[in-house]
Amino acid sequence: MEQTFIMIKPDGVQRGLIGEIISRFEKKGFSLKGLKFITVDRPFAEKHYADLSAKPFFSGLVDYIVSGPVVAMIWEGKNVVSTGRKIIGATNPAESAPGTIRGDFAVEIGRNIIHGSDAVESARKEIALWFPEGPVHWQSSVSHWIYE
Ligand code: RTP
Repeated sequence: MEQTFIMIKPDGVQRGLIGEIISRFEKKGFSLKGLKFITVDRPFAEKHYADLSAKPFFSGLVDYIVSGPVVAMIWEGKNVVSTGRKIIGATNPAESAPGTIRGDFAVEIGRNIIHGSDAVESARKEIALWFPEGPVHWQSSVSHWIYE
């Protein structure tokens, strides 16, 4: 089953949105397979965002990610990478639809509350970086009510 990496960024934590965000993924029917509440250092944040290292906003982005604890999660389910991105909403909250996490709770691109992997391959890399120990193995007892 497909997995994605979701991170509640420091602003999402500070603003008390952890429960709201986890609730949206749970209510959709996805399964939580990894969860940690941690503060990362600059080298780690730079590794996570390595693909963006040439962007002018890179250093500000790293400052933001290391500024406080984040909630790192693995979520599992059918099409969870693309559906997770839809639940999160467009990168720039000015363009995120109402009903999405960024559309409902964020105003600015540099404080957009949450990260979600953009493809199955980047999800695999990000999960390996954040969860070298691997996911927690368990099967939801309601999965036969979610999948036919
Ligand atoms: P994320 O990786 O956080 O889920 O975001 P994304 O794929 O939707 O967007 P991406 O282009 O990968 O950018 C990563 C994060 O960098 C910040 N950003 N700031 N100031 C700016 O112009 C700017 N552009 C991007 C955002 O926090 C974005 O989520």
